[in-house]
Amino acid sequence: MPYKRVAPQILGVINNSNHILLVSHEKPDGDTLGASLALANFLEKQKKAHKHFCIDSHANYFNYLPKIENIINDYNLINLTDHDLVITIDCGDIKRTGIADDLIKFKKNLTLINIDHHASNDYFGHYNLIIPQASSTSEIIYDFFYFHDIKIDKYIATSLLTGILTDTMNFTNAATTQESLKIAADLINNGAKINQITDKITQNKNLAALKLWGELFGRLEFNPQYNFVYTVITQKDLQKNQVSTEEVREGLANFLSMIKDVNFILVLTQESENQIKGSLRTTKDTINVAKLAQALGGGGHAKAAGFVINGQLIKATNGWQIK
Ligand SMILES: [Mn+2]
Repeated sequence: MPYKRVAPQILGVINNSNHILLVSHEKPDGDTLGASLALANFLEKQKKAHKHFCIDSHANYFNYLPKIENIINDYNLINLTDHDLVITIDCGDIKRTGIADDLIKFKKNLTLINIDHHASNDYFGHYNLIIPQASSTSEIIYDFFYFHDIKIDKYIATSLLTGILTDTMNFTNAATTQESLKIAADLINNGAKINQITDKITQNKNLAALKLWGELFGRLEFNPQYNFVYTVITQKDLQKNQVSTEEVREGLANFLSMIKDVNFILVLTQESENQIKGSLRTTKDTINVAKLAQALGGGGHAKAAGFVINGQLIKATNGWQIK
């Protein structure tokens, strides 16, 4: 276990850096936000100059997260060469930073730390704290603080519990472990309000998105050959219902995981004219959807993964096809 070697090295690099940039992944979820905001809180207490960047804006319901208003979404406001350390958080792949080209270009002039729990992570940093057994990157940050005896205040606790709750689907999916529950208990003990957080992260669907869910349920298809169920979200759906892709897709594949006796769930979204995103979920112990996602150029976790392919979703007589 390289943890005892890598974790102190990372703290050493942080202590020796003067201009730190935290990077959350594109289309940010509760884990990348919670884990990075906990780190930001720590850096602030250390009086370390830092900025926090995410290429996409976050959903409004995350506004309760302490210091979330400090996240910069406009890359024009960031100059990578001003920073001596970049820490990517919850990015399974450098592309998920949204600024991969620049990170690769300037990698020789700065230190890159990669903190993540995706099994498919390819160790793109100079330092890599990758723990695939962790429920979430927030759990890794908790361990990092615990290991170094760094105090977890109620703000850090709220951020980290958000990440654990979102990545474990409120302690219901396979990422849930004895460890994640113990850590959650300690975070609650340190001031995180679990019921307030679950309210924010689960009761956030708008009516238009839910009505569209109804249509998407109506077009669920069963594939008997590979024993899976899928549905599709078209551009027309989004325009007609005046909702964003995120508003609709958020939670959909997870919700569909309640279908019994199938190997996996697939949600296909027409992201743009010629690009389709696939979200895969399974609750079966014997199925690893990350492998399927990887075969299609994507990645993720054994139980939740995704990919992007070129093509168009076309309605055929026996279901949907990708052309
Ligand atoms: Mn995560």
